[in-house]
Amino acid sequence: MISNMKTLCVILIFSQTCNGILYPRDTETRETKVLDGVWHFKTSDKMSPDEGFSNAWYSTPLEYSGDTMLMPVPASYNDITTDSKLRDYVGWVWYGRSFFVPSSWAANRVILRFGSVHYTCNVYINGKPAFNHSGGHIPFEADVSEFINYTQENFVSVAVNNTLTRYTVPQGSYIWQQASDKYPPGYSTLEYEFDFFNYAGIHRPVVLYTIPRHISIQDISTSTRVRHNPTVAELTVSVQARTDDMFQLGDDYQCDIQIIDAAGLEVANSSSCFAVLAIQNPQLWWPYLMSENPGYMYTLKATVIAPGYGKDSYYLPIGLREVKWDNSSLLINDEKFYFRGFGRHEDSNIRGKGLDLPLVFRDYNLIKWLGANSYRTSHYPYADEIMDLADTLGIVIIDECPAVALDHFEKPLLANHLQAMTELVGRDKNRPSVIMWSVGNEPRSYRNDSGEYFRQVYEHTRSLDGTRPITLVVNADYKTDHASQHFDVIAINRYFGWYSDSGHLELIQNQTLSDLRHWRQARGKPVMITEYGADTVTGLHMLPSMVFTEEYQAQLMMQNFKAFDIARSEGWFIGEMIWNFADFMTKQEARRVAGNKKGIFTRDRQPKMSAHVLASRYWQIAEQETFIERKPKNMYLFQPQVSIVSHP
Ligand code: GCB
Repeated sequence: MISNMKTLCVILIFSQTCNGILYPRDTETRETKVLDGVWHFKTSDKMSPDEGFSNAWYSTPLEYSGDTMLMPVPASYNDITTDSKLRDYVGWVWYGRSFFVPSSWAANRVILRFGSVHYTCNVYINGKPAFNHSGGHIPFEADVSEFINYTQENFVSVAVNNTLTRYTVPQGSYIWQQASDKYPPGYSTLEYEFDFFNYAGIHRPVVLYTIPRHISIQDISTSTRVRHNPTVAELTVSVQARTDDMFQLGDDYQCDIQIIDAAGLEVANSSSCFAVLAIQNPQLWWPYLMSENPGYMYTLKATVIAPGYGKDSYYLPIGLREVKWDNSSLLINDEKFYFRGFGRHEDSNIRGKGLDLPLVFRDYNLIKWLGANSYRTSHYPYADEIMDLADTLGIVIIDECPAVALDHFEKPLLANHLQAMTELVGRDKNRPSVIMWSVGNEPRSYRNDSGEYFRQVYEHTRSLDGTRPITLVVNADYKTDHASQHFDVIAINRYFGWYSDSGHLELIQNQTLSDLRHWRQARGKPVMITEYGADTVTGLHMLPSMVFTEEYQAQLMMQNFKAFDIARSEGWFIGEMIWNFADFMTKQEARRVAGNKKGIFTRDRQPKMSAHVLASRYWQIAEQETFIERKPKNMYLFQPQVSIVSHP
């Protein structure tokens, strides 16, 4: 997207680089300016959905185009007002705001970056089309230097459309009803199969930042190998530069790479743009409760220098750890890893999917309180800021792309799916917390053509990153599923005692265990459960229990635990993730009571009985893994004092 710029890429053994998008940071050569806050906002008339384009609402600041309202950014727009028309709106909405750019920025390039906009958007600056993006949940950016006024006020307009189609990731369909006794003329709705509300808007921060004009850092790729006795981390680093047309072919640039520990001391360096650095006695990156010092992060300072053209510096947080996998286990730094986690959503009252830092911190404190060590970013990539905390707290992530509930495996869908994987791996490839990619959740993998489709998705993802296992989360039967054979880890979702044999707790242990064993026998790969659970209305109690009560959720979990323990003892079951961390909003339908209630926490992050049950189990497993001593024991109701009695 950078105009008139050349990107110098390197193909590495561990990944094909140049896909990355570095988080905007202030450095000695870069400056940032956040455009979050209050924006102007309006919807298009349903009968004239393109009116914003035909009336060129982007040609002046949006508030001059007629009625607008004020809208906070970042946030979903759906739940900000009391109007169901806005909550359920489908089509183009418009955002706009004005801003100044310091005149000192004129000497640089100016990049405009959106953390995510759902789903499709067109960006205009000072009335001119600047760039477009399709696909929510992932950052995108462009060089907007040529659009900016450095001596007067600027305005940006963003047209955002939440419509999903057969070829978007995820899919949806816009249904027009025939005028009839049932529907008035022109009646239409957006239908989708996935089970979370299709929140829309500018969901994550909007940032303007500078990079030096002639040469800058385009991307950095890292990977680590860990050797033992003595411990050495072999860190491979590749720095890609981006140069403009002034830079002549044959002109050279140099790199300077420094690895700095948490105390600010340099532990390794190189003057090459591609380097393999041996770090002796490193502080390895360990998951929470696997070390006294989980989530240890170093800083990689990279500088590109081109005499006569300038230089650029960037500071990338990195963690030193290696992931390995075989037919029955997954290892971090050669220690077996067992997932104790959950599926989650970016979801909260009023904000919808808008980034909300207090909520993010509350969630991580609850994760630690539970003694959990991991979660899946079901069912789309989460905000950079959320991922940063996973890195620094040592919370392990299965990083999922937005391919949820796919059907009709056609070429245009595949192209968008591959692009979504490219953008996801590009953004998160350097994160130590990410130890597995998930290319999707519950596709209709009983269809024949899903096999070849997912083979291609696997191959593509493998070409992007050779250092992590790749999975696809499936809910099909092991006999009819065509897709999971191509993946490294079998991840399955099962709702025994809930969607099947509801109320029959006595069947769960056997059904879960025999299903897990079938998958193991059929695929011969590590197996984990990525969803199980029950909707539970907080405060609803009954003895004996019935579906939807807090007792039923707790009992369903305990029946599953028995099956998990047996499967684990057989040596190929690598983890359990309950569905879901917290209650979340869905579309309206008869089986949902103002959303999905399978959370172990309520939507406002207070515990149900199940949260205590899960905390008890996760702390117990953590303790069995030998590194943990809890004081006092069985005090999961409170934050236990933890000491690590032996380091792996
Ligand atoms: C699933 C889906 C998840 C749903 C969940 C449920 O299998 O993966 O998105 O929310 O079931 O509660 O039905």
